[in-house]
Amino acid sequence: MERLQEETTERLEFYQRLDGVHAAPLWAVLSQLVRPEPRSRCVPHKWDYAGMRSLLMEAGGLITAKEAERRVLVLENPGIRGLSQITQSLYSGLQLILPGEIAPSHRHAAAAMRLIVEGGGGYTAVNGERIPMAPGDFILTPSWTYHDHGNLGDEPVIWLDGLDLPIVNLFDASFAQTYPSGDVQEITRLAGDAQARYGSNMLPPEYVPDNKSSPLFHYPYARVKEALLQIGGADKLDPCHGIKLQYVNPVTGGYPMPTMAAYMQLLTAGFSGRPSRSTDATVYNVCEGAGVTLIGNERIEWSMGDVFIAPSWNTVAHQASERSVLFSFSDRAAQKALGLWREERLND
Ligand code: 1HN
Repeated sequence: MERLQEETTERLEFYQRLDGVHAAPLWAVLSQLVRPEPRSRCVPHKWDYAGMRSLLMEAGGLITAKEAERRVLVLENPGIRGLSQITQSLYSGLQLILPGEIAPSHRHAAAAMRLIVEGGGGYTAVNGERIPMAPGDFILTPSWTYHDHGNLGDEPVIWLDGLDLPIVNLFDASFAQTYPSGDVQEITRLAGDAQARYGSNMLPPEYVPDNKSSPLFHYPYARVKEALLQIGGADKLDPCHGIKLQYVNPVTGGYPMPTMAAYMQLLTAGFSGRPSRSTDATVYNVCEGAGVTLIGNERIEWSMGDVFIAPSWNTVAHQASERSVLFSFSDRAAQKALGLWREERLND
């Protein structure tokens, strides 16, 4: 598939006539279209938390959350600037909400995942319920659910957003609406309602979901960390991933959203992981600890709060200098649903 033809003047003249009727010769582009293996335009990159935090706080002085609708610094992959994408399929950004602010309620076709990085007193309202935010918490706002955010505390609240916007836009399937009656959605459920109904290893009898997302919106960090530590004390580490757990939709046991997968992994102090690669480009956030991840030919040094990206089919090898916890998300759910996902462990 890597053939390149010698072009003659006769052929070039022919291509020009094709161009005039909105057609093109496949043989000139075939090797670009069909690659023997993934070769992403995206590159490995790290966004340093201290630097991004200070820019976010600066944004906090320039525009309110309400005026901005969402006060977010979009993380753009350096290989595909200008597209608001961190990978070919995913959007990601760091969002700030200051004490007393609200981010008005809206809904859209794109689904969102959030990982809280800093601050107490924040909440997201979804489906008539307010979900409190604490650092390390994983929060979902499924496709076409009204959601708004607020900060009832006295410190800035910052989180990492991950949305499947490029997938929705790939299909030209974007819809969006603002909440019809005011900035803040009506609260119709007690705090903890979804957790009680769907997050206690129980479900309402004969429960039939009305959409493809997890009915559980909140996966508190405290529980996830306790689980990782428990397993870490008993089990052998995975040579590539340490101790890694996958967030699930409790109704299906599958991914929490139809397009996106998310994970939390514990790396013990001194862990030196073997390389692996997969077709899902992965966005990481450092919840705790410090270390280095080798991604392709890049060496990414990370510490708490940093965000970094491993492009599709780049080898990834994590090393932790202290006990570390890494959150990550990717489009693995979409790729597996479409039968495209592949993984390879190297020198296992
Ligand atoms: C959105 O609704 C949020 O709800 C964050 O916090 C980022 C980026 C693009 C489109 C919608 C949010 C977003 C977004």
